Amino acid sequence: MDTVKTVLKDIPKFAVVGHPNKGKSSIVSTLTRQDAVSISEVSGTTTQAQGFTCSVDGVPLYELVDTPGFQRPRQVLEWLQQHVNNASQRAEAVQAFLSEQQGKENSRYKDEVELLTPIMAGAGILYVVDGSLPYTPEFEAEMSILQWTGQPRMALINPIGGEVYVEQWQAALSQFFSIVRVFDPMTANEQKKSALLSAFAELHEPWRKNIEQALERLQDQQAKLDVQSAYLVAECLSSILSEKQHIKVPTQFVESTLKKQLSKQYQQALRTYENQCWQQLQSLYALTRLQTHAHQLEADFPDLFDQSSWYLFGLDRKKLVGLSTAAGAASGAIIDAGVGGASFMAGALTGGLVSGLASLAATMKTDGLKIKGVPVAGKQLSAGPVKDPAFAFVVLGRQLDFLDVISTKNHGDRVAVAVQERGMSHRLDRLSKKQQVQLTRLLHKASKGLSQSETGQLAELIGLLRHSVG
Ligand SMILES: Nc1nc2c(ncn2[C@@H]2O[C@H](COP(=O)(O)OP(=O)(O)O)[C@@H](O)[C@H]2O)c(=O)[nH]1
Ligand SMILES: [Mg+2]
Repeated sequence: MDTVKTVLKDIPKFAVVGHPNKGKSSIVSTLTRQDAVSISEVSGTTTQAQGFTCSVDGVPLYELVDTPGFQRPRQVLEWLQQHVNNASQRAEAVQAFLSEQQGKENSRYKDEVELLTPIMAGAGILYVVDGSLPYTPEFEAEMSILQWTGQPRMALINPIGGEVYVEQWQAALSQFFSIVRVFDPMTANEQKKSALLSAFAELHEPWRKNIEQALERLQDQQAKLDVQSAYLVAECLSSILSEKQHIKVPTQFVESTLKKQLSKQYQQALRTYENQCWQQLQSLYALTRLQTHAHQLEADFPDLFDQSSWYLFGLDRKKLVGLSTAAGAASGAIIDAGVGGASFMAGALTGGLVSGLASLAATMKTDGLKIKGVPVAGKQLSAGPVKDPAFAFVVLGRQLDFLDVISTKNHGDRVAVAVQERGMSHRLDRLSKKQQVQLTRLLHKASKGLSQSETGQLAELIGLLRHSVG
C-alpha cells in the first residue's frame, strides 16, 4: 500500500491556469488522454480545481489539475503587495493569502484560491493564453502572482483562432516563464505532445526521470495500440468479406420480396460488423465521449452500400486489374464485369482510363449484393460473400479512413468526428509491389474466411497503410 502511495505522491503534478476560456480544460484532456474533463464554450464552467491523472495500464505517470480561470488578479496582487517587505517573502505572502481566504465562507477570490492551492502544495504551473488575441498589460497581474509562488512554470500559447499575436505573447511571457511553447490541444499530434512532455522534464530537475519514463510508457502504449487496432480492422474485414446470410423459402412466396428481404438482412449484417469495429476502435483509444456522437458519424459517413461513395474509398481500375491479375484473383470477378472480358482487360491496361466512380462501378460485380439463383420452396436462399476485389478494397479503405481519424483524435478535441476519405491508391504506394499483391491475395481469400496467421499478416499490412505511418 505504502509503495503505491509513494508512487502516486511522487508523480509530477501541474496546475493548468489562465484566463477563462483559453483552452485549459482542452489541454488537460489532450495531455492526460481523458474524456472525463469537461470542456465548454461557456466560460466559468470549471469552478473547482480537479486533478486528472495520465496513466498507462493503471500506472499513474503525471497529473494535471484543471482549474477555474483568474477572476480578480489585480486585487489579489494588490493584497499580496501589501503583505510583503521584500522579494524573499513573496511565496509566504501567497500562502498567507490562501490561509486567510480559505477560512472565509464566501470569498470573493474563490477561483484564485482554487487555482493557487495546488500550486502552493507543490504543483508546477502551465499558464495558458490565447495566441489569436493581443497581449495586454492586464495579464501582468496574473503572471506576477504566478511568479510570486516561486513554483516551476511554463507558458503555453494556444492558437485558438490563429497565431497572429504569438510573437508578441512570446516576448511578454518569457519575462515571467522559463519555458514558452505554442501548443494546440485540438490538433497536436503524438510528436507535439511528446515534445511538450519533454519540456516538462526541463522545467524541474526532480521530475525529469518520471517524465522520461512517462514518455517511454506512452510511446510503448501507442505502439501497442497501433498493433491492436490494425488487428481489429483485419478481423472486421475478414468477417465482412466472408459473411453469408440465409433465408428459408416458404411454400408461398413472392420472389422479389424474398430477395429484397435477404439482401437487406445481408447488408445489415455487414454494416453491423463495421459499426462494431468502430465502437471497438473508439474504446481501444479511450474515446468514450465519441460514442455519443455515433449517430452523427453514421449520418455523415457514407453508408457502406452507398455505391456513389465507393470511388472515395476504392482503387482505380487500372491498379485493381493489375493487382488482381498478379494475385491470381482476377478470374471471374473482374472479367465478368459486364464490359466483356478481353476488351475490358485491354481497355483497362492500355490507358484510356476512367478514374473514380465510373471505373469502379464498371469493375464492381455485385454478386453478393444481388441474390443468385431461383428460390425453391422448402430450401434456403443465400446471399454473400461478395468476392469482388473492388468491394474488398472499398471495405478496407473505409476502415482505414476511420482508423486514421480515431487513432489521431485528441481527447481535448470534442468536435464530432468527420472522416476524411483518403482513397486507397495513394495508401497502396506505401507497400512494396510484393506486399500489394499479398494484400490483394489475402483480401480475395477473406471470402472463405482467414486463418489466424493470415489475419495477422493482413493486420501487419493494414499497419503499413495507416496515414500516421510514414
Ligand atoms: N478552435 C479551437 N478551439 C479551442 C481550442 N482550445 C479550446 N477551444 C475551445 O474553446 C472553448 C473553451 O475551451 P476550454 O478548454 O473549456 O477552456 P477553459 O475555460 O480555459 O478551460 C471550448 O469550446 C473549446 O472547444 C483550440 O486550440 N482551437
Ligand atoms: Mg475549463
